[in-house]
Amino acid sequence: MLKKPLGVLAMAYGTPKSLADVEAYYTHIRHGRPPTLELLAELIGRYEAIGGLSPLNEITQAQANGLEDALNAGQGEHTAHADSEPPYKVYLGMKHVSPFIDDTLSQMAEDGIEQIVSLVLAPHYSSMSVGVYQKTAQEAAQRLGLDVLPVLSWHLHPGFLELLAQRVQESLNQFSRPNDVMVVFTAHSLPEKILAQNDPYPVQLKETGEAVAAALDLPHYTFGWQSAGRTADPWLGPDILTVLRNLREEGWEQVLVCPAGFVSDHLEVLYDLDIEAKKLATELGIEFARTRSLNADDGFLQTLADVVRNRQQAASQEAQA
Ligand code: FEC
Repeated sequence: MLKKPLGVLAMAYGTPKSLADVEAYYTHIRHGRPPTLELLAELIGRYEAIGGLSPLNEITQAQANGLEDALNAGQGEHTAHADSEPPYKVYLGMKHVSPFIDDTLSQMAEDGIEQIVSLVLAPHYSSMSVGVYQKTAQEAAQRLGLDVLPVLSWHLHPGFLELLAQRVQESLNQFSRPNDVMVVFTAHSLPEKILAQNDPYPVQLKETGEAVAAALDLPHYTFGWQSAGRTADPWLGPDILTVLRNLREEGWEQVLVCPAGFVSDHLEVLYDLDIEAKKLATELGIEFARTRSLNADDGFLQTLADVVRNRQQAASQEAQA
């Protein structure tokens, strides 16, 4: 009998496919509570400001395709025989748009996939981010009788750190005085209540930033949060806009933002940083830039492939122990 490929469930946030879908998307993000007309108009306005829609779905698809190619590259003869399957098959499961995570797992079950590594396309673990994706996947897998090996975080993978370091360096080189730039590492904010639960998210962002700073021997760096939700809860701060104001007061004239918590160009990068934060920086007289997103760059796909293989190896070592 043919050996089935190892299934990789690549999970990502998702974005509406048209402006008409924004309301359903926003309602899904808000756990079924429709947004007010005002909130909806504001969100549509942000999509319009970045050109109408977010490129996130296309980039996520390219990442999934590229990850599959990277995993199967150099895996021998599977292409030589029409009846043999490649050793890895990557499926996409989205948090807030179709194909949803549980539907994708049903498809994997239908395709006869028996072993699955589940990987979120976000590097840092929080019970409110990666934890939600993985819980959704585990629950669906249990229902379907599938075995899923979750990757919880990959924020210190050497390939990821090296790519971020390269991007920080290339951006620093564009400033008029590269040695005089404050680098701000950011990630999506989360409700502050995660702190009471000892959630690793803030520490993991710090670990990523510190490792990149050490690799480059950065003289000046700090941390900030971005894209806090429009809810009444207090969110992790300081927000990037507050960071910019504080830095200006301290005399900084050049700021580079490295959104280390995100791997793609999407609304939170293209609007919150490239439009909103940049506008404030300009008003404050700060020279401002942000590092290029990883998107579907080859080095990033190799890194993700390595993360998947490491998880697979760890599981077989556990099984042998
Ligand atoms: O390009 C796009 O269209 C999608 C951009 C997008 C990404 C993203 C990533 C993360 N989020 C995280 C947490 C939350 C929490 C809430 C929340 C709300 C929103 C809203 C939009 C949105 N998020 Fe998002 N997020 C993106 C977009 N996010 C739009 C709704 C409007 C707003 O509040 O701005 C609050 C939910 C609630 O009301 O209960 C919490 C985290 C990430 C990074 C990890 C990941 O990618 O999953 C964490 C991309």
